Amino acid sequence: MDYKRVLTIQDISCLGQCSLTVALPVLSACGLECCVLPSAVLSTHTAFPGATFRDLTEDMPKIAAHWQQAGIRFDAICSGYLGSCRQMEYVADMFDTLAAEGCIQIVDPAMADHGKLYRGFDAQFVEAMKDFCRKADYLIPNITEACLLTDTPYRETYDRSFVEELLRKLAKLGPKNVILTGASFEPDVIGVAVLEQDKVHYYGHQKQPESRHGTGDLFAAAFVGALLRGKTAAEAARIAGDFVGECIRNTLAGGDHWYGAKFEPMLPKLIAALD
Ligand code: PXL
Repeated sequence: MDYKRVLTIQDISCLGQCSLTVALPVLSACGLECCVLPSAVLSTHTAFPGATFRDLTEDMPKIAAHWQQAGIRFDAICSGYLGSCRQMEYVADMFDTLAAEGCIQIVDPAMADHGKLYRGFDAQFVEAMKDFCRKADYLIPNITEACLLTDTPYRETYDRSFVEELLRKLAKLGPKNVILTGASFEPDVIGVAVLEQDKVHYYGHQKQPESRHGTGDLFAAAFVGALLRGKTAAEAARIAGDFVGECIRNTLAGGDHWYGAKFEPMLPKLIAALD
């Protein structure tokens, strides 16, 4: 098996099972060298009232410059939750300066869910994200983010043609492939719609009665892990979708755990799915 080096750029919420605290274990479990560039340190994710926020914007170009000087290059670079438009500009530069030959660039435009922007984001950030998405080989929005990025009014209920229309509109922003998560147009089914080389694939699985924070981050990490282990985008989306489904099922089976998904016991299943 090729040993690949991946860089993941997003915040570290010290508690909350999202962003770097899920990307690092998931990518490592997939057998990849996972390097991290934290964009900020928070005490928890922003669904907790009163989360502390230490901005690391100033450190980002310095860290990247050191790596560049040391000749470090990455086989994949993934961006997740970013705190400002300036951070997006720095990451766009890193896509150019830190890429190994054939580097895969993945953008999760983490900024919204359930029809609403996360606390701290505004329309200017959404506009900057539209431009940033152009750089992606794989763009991984959820339905809310897809609506924001394409100026489409958010809807709770919709049909398959709405999802396909969203995929086409997202492709016009410039990413090579689009992986749309949380697409649900049949009762009790939720899934992933993939636009890969102009073909649409849909993979649905059983909808769980509740959702959890950080599942978009879990999906993105598992998707990247599977992709770098040689799966196609459609296969990687299926593996990541199944993994997230298992994580939520495991969380809901185990009593009160509101702020994230208990993903750790499910890592062996993810590893098994990669063979
Ligand atoms: O899971 C996305 C995410 C990442 N990082 C922080 C967040 C959120 C979602 O709310 O608050 C800090």
